[in-house]
Amino acid sequence: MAQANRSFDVVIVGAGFAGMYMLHKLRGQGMTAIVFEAGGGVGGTWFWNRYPGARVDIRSLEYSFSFSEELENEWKWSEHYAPQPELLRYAEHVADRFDLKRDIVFNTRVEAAVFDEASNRWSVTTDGGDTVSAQHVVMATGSLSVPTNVDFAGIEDFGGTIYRTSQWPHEGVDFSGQRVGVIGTGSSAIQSIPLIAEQAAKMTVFQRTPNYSVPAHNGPIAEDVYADWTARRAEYRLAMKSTAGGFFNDPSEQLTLEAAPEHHATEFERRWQIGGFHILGAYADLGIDSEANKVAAAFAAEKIRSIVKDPAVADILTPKDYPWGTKRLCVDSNYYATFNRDNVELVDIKAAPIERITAGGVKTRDAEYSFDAIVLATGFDAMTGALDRIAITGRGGVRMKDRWAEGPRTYLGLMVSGFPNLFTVTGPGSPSVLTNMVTSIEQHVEWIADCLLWLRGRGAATIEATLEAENGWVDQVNEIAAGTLFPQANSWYMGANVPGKPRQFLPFAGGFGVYREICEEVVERGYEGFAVG
Ligand code: N01
Repeated sequence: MAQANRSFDVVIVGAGFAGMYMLHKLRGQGMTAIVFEAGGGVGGTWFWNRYPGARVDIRSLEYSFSFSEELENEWKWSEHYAPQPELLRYAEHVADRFDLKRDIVFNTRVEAAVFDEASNRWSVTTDGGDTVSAQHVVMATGSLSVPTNVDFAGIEDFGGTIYRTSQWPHEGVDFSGQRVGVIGTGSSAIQSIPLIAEQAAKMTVFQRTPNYSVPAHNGPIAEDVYADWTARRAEYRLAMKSTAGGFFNDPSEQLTLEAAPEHHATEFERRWQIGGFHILGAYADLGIDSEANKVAAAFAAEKIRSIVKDPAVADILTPKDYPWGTKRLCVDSNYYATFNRDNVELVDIKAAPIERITAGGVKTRDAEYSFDAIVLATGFDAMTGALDRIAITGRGGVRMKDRWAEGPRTYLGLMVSGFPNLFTVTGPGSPSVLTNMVTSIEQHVEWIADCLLWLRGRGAATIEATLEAENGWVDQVNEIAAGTLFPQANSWYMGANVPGKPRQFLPFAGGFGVYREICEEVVERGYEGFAVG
């Protein structure tokens, strides 16, 4: 590290979209900052998740930075939903364009951050043995950056190769002629299965819980769409800030059961044909009213039956035990149709669980399967995983992991009481993963940057969430979640995919636009709920 043992205004952890923009923003304010990044390059999610078919599920025109007019003018997306290599090129372009890499230390993992109450400064230690001092720390560690450690018995015995979607080899993988087993049917699997199936001699998909998926209808962005976006971009970008998800999906205000069945059929079909998350906006109450939700679930089930030729396979692919949209909806290209291929087999491991991985493949309760390769698409320790893995110690020697033993507690998803001057970008308790992450990242980065300027203007040494404000916010986040159907699913939103993780709905479900206004009001009231020292 060129800048070893130095002192900074801010240490930023992570060089994904959040860390990069944070660095750029702070530099513009004349602040010194250094970024530590575990990976060998920028891009975060898009650096690691290189599995076949990886692409964004929010339209690229919207899933991109809006803070620089020049950047917007010089970058052109090729497809509605850009593939991972293009997103990584974009991240690289941003890093180069704003000359960010000179302040990013790659291949370096932050292991500890300790707040010193005497000096009001953080001491940040890396796995390279360096310790730097900073007034502030910004955790730009990502919401889905730590893979779950799924420990199948016998995994070390497997004679073939095991791949994880979230740690895919940079050189790619050629599955031609191979027998491939895929474990998991979340977004990562749903994107990769159709492409692996095209290569593999035989593919077996092990599904524990079926997911709802909608087609992306991806393709090149038509010139007239681009021209309109460019001409009206400022207006669109502004409007995005008031949406529930930080992206456009034409939300209807109509209640489901107030519409006729014929309306349901045409409205869901219209939105299915548009593709992506448009379908979430079909009616206003799909996420809060069980009876309304059943209408969407029935439409989805009918779609699966109409695409998948074998009724038994269609039945296994149809979710039955949680409301539609309460696990993250997947956006796919050809997922269900892939199960019509002769070389693809679906195994229901809820009915017959995996017992172990063997030297030759996978053994379930009912059968044994032979593979050359196994792909684990088994998910992430979402929203808290990366923070839990850093030894963050605040006032009184308290570890954040211990403070969060019963589930994360934050004020606005931005700060934690007892941990002064430490910010979490898109942290638990903020809209985060329910939104267009780039929109949420920009909002948080700008809020934090403004806050640091304000502190500097007052000559203040510290800012921290009060316990009272934090308790009030946690209650509000929980209350909003309880009014939705989300808690009825065993999802990663609920922490339910990690054994032993407290069951708590992690993001703020009140909508991005509402949340942004709350954050602005907090500032207008002189950083209400924060203690400044
Ligand atoms: O992970 P997941 P993911 N035995 O947790 C199964 C974002 N993302 O990486 O549901 C057997 O959704 C598990 O089964 P179950 C997006 O936000 C976005 O796919 O727990 N199976 C599930 O089927 C997404 O939601 C894109 O019963 C086991 C699967 O593994 C989030 O990342 C693309 C198991 C994990 O699915 C996570 O998606 C990719 C076990 N022991 C990801 N443990 C875009 O489109 C787990 N499973 C932009």
